[in-house]
Amino acid sequence: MLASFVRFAPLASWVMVAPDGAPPQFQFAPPVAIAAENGVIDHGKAWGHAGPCLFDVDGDGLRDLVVGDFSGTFTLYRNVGSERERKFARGVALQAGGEEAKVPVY
Ligand SMILES: [Ca+2]
Repeated sequence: MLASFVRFAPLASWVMVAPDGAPPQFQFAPPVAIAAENGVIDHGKAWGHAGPCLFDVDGDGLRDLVVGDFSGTFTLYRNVGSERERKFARGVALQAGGEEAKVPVY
C-alpha cells in the first residue's frame, strides 16, 4: 500500500493503526507542502497542532480544506481547482451561524 500524507509544518503528527495481528506494511511518499493562493499553508508558526480535514463546505462538489489549530479556530481554504488537481484559495475564517467558528481549547 502506498500512502502519502500532507505535512503541516512544523507541528504535524499522524497515527497509523494496523489491523489486529498484521504488521503494518506501508510505504510513505515524502511529505508535500500544500499551498493556497497566498503561499504555503503553515499553521505551525502561530499556533500549531494543525488538524486538516477535506470536506465540501460550500456544496459545489469539490472538497475544500479546513484546518483547525490550537487557537480553537478554523481556516477554510476553498478548492477552486478540481478533485483531481486541487487548488486552494486564500484561507478565510470558517463561519458558523454568522460568526467565526471556534471551539474552546481550555
Ligand atoms: Ca467545495
